[in-house]
Amino acid sequence: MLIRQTPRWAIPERDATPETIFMSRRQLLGTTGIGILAAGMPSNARAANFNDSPDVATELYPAKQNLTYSLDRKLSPRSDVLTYNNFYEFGSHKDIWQRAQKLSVKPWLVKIDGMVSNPIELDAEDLIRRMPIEERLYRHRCVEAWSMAVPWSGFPLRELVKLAQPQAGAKFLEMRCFTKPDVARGQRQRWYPWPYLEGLRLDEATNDLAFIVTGIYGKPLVKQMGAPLRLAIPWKYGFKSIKSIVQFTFTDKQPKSFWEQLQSREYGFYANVNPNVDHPRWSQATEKPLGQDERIPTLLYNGYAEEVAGLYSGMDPKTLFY
Ligand SMILES: Nc1nc2c(c(=O)[nH]1)N[C@H]1C(S)=C(S)[C@@H](COP(=O)(O)O)O[C@H]1N2
Ligand SMILES: [Mo]
Repeated sequence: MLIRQTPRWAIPERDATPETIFMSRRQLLGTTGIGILAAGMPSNARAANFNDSPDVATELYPAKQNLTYSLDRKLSPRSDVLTYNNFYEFGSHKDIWQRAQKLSVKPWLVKIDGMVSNPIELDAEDLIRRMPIEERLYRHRCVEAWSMAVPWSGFPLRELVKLAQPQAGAKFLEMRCFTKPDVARGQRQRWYPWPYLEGLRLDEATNDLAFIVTGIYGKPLVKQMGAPLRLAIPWKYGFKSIKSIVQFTFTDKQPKSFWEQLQSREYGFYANVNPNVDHPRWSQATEKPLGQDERIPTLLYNGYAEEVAGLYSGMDPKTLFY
């Protein structure tokens, strides 16, 4: 697998437009009329910046850090994190951050339905404002064997489960991303089973670590990373952490995820990180942190065994990883 040290598309941090200048330029565009002004401006001034975060519940950030969730590793360089992404809706490669800016996240209708006493439809911003937003430092380990450590902001998934009040028979939570082939050109590739879908067992969804991300680096979440709502399940391979969620459905049937539908031998339902169980096509023993030269050992449950190993006691280990 190929991992580029410095992605060719990444703007070095020192060249990124300082926030203040960028903001005033945007305000200028707003007041003077975008058409006239944009036409006369050099193309780099018109271009989006990978730091741009949408205006969703901005007053909640930066949120207070919850020190229970800190790390023994350095945070990954921000410019790598924000420009090296998996978001197949926008293309099957890593440099989608510019394309993702086309996604409009305000308004953003979220449905919570299925086997619940309190089905709800509400705007993501209203949902976010009802939730206890905090910052957590988490590891993220992609099944492709790259990894990162990032400061997410958001709320425990358990709070959303509480709001929905699942019925006794509900055993799983199924989550869906948007379908918008007009803005997300990857969705015109009809051989993929859109929309992107993921699922958790309900006891996984209510584990302390299961987190709905609404922000990053002390600001609302950037679009390329799954604004306005995305999951972070740090003990599982990254593909479980579904982006830009529009629907949460409580069900008694085990969901079949996007990747499982494509290739169940390689991407199973549990997908718990384990350095001792190789992917059918490569080793999972080590990983390549974004922005770092050396590989480092991968940890069982990505370093979260203490918190989550109990969820799987008595299960056949073979079923837990792929
Ligand atoms: N909707 C959606 N969610 C997604 C993906 C995707 O393609 N579409 N890719 C997944 C994979 S494989 C990984 S590793 C992470 C990547 O998150 P990042 O780009 O924010 O680092 O998002 C996950 N969530
Ligand atoms: Mo991934």
